Amino acid sequence: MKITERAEIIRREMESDFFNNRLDFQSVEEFRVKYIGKKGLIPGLFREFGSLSSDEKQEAGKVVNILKKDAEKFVSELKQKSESDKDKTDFFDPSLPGLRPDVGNLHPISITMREISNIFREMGFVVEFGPEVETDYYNFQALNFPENHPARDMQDTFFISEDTLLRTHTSPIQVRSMQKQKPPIRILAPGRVFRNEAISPRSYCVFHQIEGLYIDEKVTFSELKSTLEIFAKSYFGNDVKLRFRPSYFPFTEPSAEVDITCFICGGNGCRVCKNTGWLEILGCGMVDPNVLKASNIDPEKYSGYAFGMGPDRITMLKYGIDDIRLFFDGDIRFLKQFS
Ligand code: 2NM
Repeated sequence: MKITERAEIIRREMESDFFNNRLDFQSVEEFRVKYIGKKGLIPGLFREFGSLSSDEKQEAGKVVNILKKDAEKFVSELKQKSESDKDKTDFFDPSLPGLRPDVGNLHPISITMREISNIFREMGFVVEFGPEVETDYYNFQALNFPENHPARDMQDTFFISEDTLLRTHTSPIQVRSMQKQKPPIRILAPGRVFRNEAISPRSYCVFHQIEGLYIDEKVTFSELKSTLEIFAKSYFGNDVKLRFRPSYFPFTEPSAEVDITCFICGGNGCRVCKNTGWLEILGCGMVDPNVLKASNIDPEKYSGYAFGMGPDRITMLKYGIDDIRLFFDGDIRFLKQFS
């Protein structure tokens, strides 16, 4: 193809590039480099002149020189336009797609807490809340913590003053309930709790609890077992099995820890359940008579059960999250995955 023909093709492309230029600094520079930069299309044409006869050189020279002049004109026009467009703020392009409004979503732990609460609400539990700043009385004394119990140490509890602290569990909500109302009491206490523990992928100084309490005449441990079984089956799946292991809590006697068959491997053993086939999901027991007495409930007439679980750990298991601190960083890239 003759150089003059190629010059014509380049001209058409150049005109199209000129009219479609985005008019920002980079686009203008790209245009310049493509057509008149050292290795650009037009200098490329000039370089081929060596192989032409002097007549051909003259003919092609005219055409390519005009093309070069026009390219320079375009570049300076683009530069001017991009400069003056910089401060054009009133420009409105009705053909642009609309901006999608940024809609928020529930925190993954809130999702878990609502799911768990709904299961217990169907069984007649009423959800109650309470203050995060508590007194020593509601957090410890009324719950049968001996004066020298290790959980009272400065190490585990954030004290605000001699007598006020950040609650270390949601049980104080239930103490307040027992003082306010007469049995039957059937409540669920979800919330944020605080402990001064060593921070790691598995534990953070802030976490969550959901505790349940049922007090009436003749409440038995077998009711506790069946209630927790109904919960575990409806939350983790109908084929999970439960295992109750004897344990100790200051506020319950007897006390137990509850494991379910691992819902990752179905009980065969995997990394998540450390090859045991079981996952510990909650603690429970019969409310200690001392706890009832402290809230003016007659332990001769009434009995009750209580249980508590950690929605943070359950959420980590459910979604395969390996660091609890992700819940508290507020990183939108993490949080919006749960919308
Ligand atoms: C647990 C385990 C066992 C519990 C006890 C009470 C109260 F206030 F009624 F005494 N609320 N929650 C309790 C019992 C909590 O968490 C692992």
